[in-house]
Amino acid sequence: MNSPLRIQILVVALCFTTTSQAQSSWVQNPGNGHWYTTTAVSDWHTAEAEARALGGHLATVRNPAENDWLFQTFAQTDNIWIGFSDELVEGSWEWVNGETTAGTNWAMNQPDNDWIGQHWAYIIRGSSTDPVLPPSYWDDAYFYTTMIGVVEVPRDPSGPHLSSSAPVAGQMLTLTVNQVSPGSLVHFAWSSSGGGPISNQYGFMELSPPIHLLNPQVADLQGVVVKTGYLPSFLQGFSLWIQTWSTSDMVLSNGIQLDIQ
Ligand SMILES: [Ca+2]
Repeated sequence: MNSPLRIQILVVALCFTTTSQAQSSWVQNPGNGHWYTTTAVSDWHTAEAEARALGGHLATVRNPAENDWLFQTFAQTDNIWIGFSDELVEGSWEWVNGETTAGTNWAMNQPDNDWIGQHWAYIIRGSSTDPVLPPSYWDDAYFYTTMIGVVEVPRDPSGPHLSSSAPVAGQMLTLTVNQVSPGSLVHFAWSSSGGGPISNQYGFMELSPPIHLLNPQVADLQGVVVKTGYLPSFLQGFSLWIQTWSTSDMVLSNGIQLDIQ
């Protein structure tokens, strides 16, 4: 007598599992090594906020090969937001991650800023049959337009991730590293200048020499390290760059820039 109920519960559980896996599945572009996933169907700003929460931005398209890969991978049946906007200055299109690129892939007569209100770019889906909006080209859309967005992060999203509390001189600073091996020794490096680039056996270092080390700290059983320290008041107005790694994982975290208030 309990069987139908059990089956129902099992089906619900399976559906839930499938959904959550779909939302957290990442794909690596073999062309540039970056990792990508999609957001929920949403407006551009909500999609970009979701991308930032995942440690990245809506995708940047640097060349025709990247456009083709994004189109083939994510846009066969859905239009997809990319991180391109002219909302700050009409007609001045910028990538939301700050990169500058040479080329664009607008459809003919786009961007048209239709009704004086289209400031956000998307890649047109493969199933489009609209002759003025052909597949794989770009169009600009409204702030209220909704579709999935493509998130791009430069590192393996399952790797160590460093974040920080707001850096204020004369106050405590909290650094948090997630996704390291439980019990591993996590090292912290800092520099007064960033941008690297230095490659070592752990990956791409985003700090520039001279590089200083803080005392390492052991990760807890959840693979998290929380390190606190005091920011002296004389550091107000200065910037620090910080990056971490653990001796077990042998891979660098993201680097962060702290502009001390
Ligand atoms: Ca348009």
